[in-house]
Amino acid sequence: MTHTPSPEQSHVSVLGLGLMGSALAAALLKAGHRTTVWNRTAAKTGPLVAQGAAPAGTVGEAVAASPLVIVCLTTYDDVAKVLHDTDLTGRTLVNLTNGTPDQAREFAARATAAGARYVDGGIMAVPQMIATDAAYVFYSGDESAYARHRDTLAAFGGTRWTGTDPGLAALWDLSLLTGMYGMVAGALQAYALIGSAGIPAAELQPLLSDWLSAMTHGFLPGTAAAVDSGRHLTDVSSLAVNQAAFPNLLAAFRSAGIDADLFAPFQGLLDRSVEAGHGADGLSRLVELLQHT
Ligand code: FVH
Repeated sequence: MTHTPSPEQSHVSVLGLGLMGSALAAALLKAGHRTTVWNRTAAKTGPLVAQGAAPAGTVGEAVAASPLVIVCLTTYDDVAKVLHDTDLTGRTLVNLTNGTPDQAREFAARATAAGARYVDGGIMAVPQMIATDAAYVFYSGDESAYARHRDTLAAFGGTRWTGTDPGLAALWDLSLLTGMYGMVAGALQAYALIGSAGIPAAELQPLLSDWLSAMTHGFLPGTAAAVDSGRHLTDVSSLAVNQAAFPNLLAAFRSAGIDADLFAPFQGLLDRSVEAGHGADGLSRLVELLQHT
């Protein structure tokens, strides 16, 4: 089925042309949308104007140019400053700036008071992935505004609707980023440890990749099922055995002169769970402890 964009769908403004905003604007241009761009540092509009974008001299001009306005700045405070006193009547504002669920809800109220229909978003991609099959964006907020512009937003990659609470896209986004930062912290600590014996990180890397992949497939589904059912008994690796083994990691870090601060709190969680009588349970039990600190 072919889809001809309506004139409304085909005009988009992008506020913020950092690494991500530039990738978003380029994707819109590539998809054939008439794209107006604005950035605080005006020189960054150059490459996009060369690709066919129209530069706006002010935020007001950019907002007036299109019914769909995408904003992607460093923080929500920056977004609030940039849009302060801007009339957003009749505009759908899609905010793809990284933030918390509370920030998204608070800003949704402000944007709505300024006349906008507000959609919040969380981008699950780095700029180089935008407009590829690997990228997707979580959305939440004004559902009919989202539905109206969904085809246009598909220029960035997949679209995932999370609900009418504006904070939900940020919640999903931050949940995935939490998992990612946990993995990143572990990998950095592993490179530091292997490097303490003069072994290059590149030698550990293929083994680490395979190990993390095996752990991902082995650990995540069963743990999710245990968390949701509340049944934590394990025949894999008990909290008691983890509690006994984990000090070896901390001792090895300290002996090699490596900072153990990222990992030390995990020992505290293991200790508390065993003290509370959960020694025979699996690691999934720790979620309850994390939720009730
Ligand atoms: N880059 C990434 O991989 C991640 C992927 C997931 C989503 N994040 C979030 O996207 C937001 C923007 O990130 P970015 O990578 O584009 O960041 P920068 O390249 O540093 O560009 C920042 C833009 O924000 C403008 N800006 C900052 N403060 C202000 C302000 N007070 N007033 C007006 N504009 C402001 C900045 O303008 P300029 O410095 O060029 O003048 C850039 O356009 C972010 O939330 C990530 O967490 C990216």
